[in-house]
Amino acid sequence: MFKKILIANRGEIALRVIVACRELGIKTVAVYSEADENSLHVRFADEDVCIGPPRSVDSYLNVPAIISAAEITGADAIHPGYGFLSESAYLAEVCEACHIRFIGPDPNVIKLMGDKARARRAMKKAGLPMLPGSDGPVESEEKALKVAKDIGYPVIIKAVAGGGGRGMRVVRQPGDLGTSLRTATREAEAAFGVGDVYIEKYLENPRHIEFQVLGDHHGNVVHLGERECSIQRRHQKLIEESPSPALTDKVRRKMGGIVVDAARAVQYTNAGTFEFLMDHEGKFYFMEANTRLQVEHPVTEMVTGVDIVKEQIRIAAGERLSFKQSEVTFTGHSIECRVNAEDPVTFTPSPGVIHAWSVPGGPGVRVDTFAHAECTVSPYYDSMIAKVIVHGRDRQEAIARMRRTLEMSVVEGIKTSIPLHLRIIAEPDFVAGKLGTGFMDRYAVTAPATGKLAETA
Ligand code: MV4
Repeated sequence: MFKKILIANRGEIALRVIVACRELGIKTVAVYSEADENSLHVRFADEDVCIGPPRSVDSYLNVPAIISAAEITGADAIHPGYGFLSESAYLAEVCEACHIRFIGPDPNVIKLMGDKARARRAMKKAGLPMLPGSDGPVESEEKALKVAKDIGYPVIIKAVAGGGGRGMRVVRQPGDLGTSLRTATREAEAAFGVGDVYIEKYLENPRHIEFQVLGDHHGNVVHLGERECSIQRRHQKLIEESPSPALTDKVRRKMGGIVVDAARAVQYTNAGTFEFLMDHEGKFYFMEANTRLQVEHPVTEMVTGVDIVKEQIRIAAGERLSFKQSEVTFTGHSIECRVNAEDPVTFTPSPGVIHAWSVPGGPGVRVDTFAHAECTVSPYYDSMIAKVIVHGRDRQEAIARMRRTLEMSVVEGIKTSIPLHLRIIAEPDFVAGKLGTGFMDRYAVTAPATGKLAETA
């Protein structure tokens, strides 16, 4: 087992990794930017190293600074958390060259999944259900028109290097394909430095359902069920839950088995998430695979009792998975609300000092956060300040528990998304489990003539 792990991240996820290390008896090294000097992840790590100025590119994305910090402190491994360098095959390769273990999949698997068109081909070959689409990037407008005609409109153009919704265009008629192709290519080139795009059949208002897997270095792969992540806005998830209200035990077992086989086919190791779209008939289609720990991993931990971060660390250290698929059980229902420092109506960021902070505990409540009274929410980073996670015997109890927890939370000094979360979980469609990626369209924000933002509907 490792003696010392460097955490190449900040905020709640840096604290989450410190929690796992402490329980495993592993020393920790925090890295921090000048904006995070007084953060809890720095306070609770055994050692800390300042890696640069506030801007992420100068600190949390600075590979030489992070590797130097690991070498100076003698860390044997690096946990990248999520975001920042978590899906950087480059960091994983540099770690390998420096004899520091990267806690994540092999660099070649990170690269494979990072190229969405390659991932699509590999996962199709490995047996995952796919939407009809182009076999790889489309090279010309003529080829694009041919593919779109074959699969039928509407279609969606996606960036090969994309993910998170950037460089995507929905096309509803052949006359719009050329313009959309050029726009998507230009956007992809600007955002990722790679302009390649591919085409898929477009699904209206699908569910986003993802499966969690863990694979060790001895050929063992298990799944930990699914998470429903359909409640999102501008590709930022707001609420996640496990299990999905749309899955039966039978479908979970079948899909879980298919995902495990696909992960095994690419010798997937460590933690991974396989994302699917589900249509109105309940059919699944592979979308992409994420080679990192995800923000929403706690809902899976709550229903399975598996500590995903500890498993990641054990796997990276070469240990075998401590349980078999037949030992994975799913109990009750878990929901997570991502509390953001933002206006709950206009969604504009609301950084600043939190003067009062109190989030209740009680049965079935978990709060993953870096926040505390008099802490600063920096404008330099993501606006998520806390994850409120609840567990109940069933979905109804979980919703009631979420409501009372949010209602009894006190956050003063900044605006938060808590009022929005309370509205969402009270919506009849949410309570009925009628979810889709279009759910948040009813909360669209428009700017009327006054210039002041107002809500529609
Ligand atoms: C789609 C789709 C419908 N049909 N692909 C959005 C993020 C990117 N990873 C893929 N996305 C989508 N791909 C096809 N063929 C709808 C979306 C989509 C979406 C997916 C998951 C969660 C939220 C979403 C919001 C809008 C669109």
